[in-house]
Amino acid sequence: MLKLHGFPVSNYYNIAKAALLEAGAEFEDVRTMPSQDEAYLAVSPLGKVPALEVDGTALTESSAIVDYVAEHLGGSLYPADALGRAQVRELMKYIELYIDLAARPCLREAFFGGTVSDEVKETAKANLKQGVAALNRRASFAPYIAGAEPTYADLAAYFSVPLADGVAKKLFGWALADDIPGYAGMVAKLKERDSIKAIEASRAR
Ligand SMILES: N[C@@H](CCC(=O)N[C@@H](CS)C(=O)NCC(=O)O)C(=O)O
Repeated sequence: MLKLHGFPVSNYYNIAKAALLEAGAEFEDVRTMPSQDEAYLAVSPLGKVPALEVDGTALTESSAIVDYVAEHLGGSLYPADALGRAQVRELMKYIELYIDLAARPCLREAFFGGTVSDEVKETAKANLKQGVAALNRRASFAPYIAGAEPTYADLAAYFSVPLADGVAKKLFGWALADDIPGYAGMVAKLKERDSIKAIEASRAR
């Protein structure tokens, strides 16, 4: 039995959930908030979401969960060839490391009523500019990020770019997603998929 832990606002949980839905997998969707409680640390050593329990064995890190789903549960959104798969993973890394993680130090001020220093903001803005430029050099958006077929990199972009876009708009007056040509078209295509429709419906509740 599969048990997915997370909550609907989490981009990483949604990436894992979309991968499971794309595979047509049956899983228990457990509403879990990040936590440093001993009981949850036994499932997720950093207390983060998502975590996927596979017959009692816990797995964390959305990219590891995606790989497990792709290899074992079917409905893979990876290309058939090794180079294509590596390129999709490369795009996912760009999105996670150089867009999502670049924006995260500013979440407190952008969304939670806190403040962060000007230095943190300047660093975040410079890192985001570089991350977006790098993604644009690699992404094809024809119409999907890695070409004609949807891949896990589209799921990553779909759920993670809006968070960075929110930070950039609020703190820098910068419509970050508009600087990724083809992103809006890809989003429109993904919204046609049952997995995304299901997640959007659950987020709206
Ligand atoms: N690299 C991890 C990131 C997971 C992550 O940062 N999750 C956030 C929610 S979107 C979280 O649990 N944050 C709580 C914390 O950092 O303590 C993944 O890909 O799963």
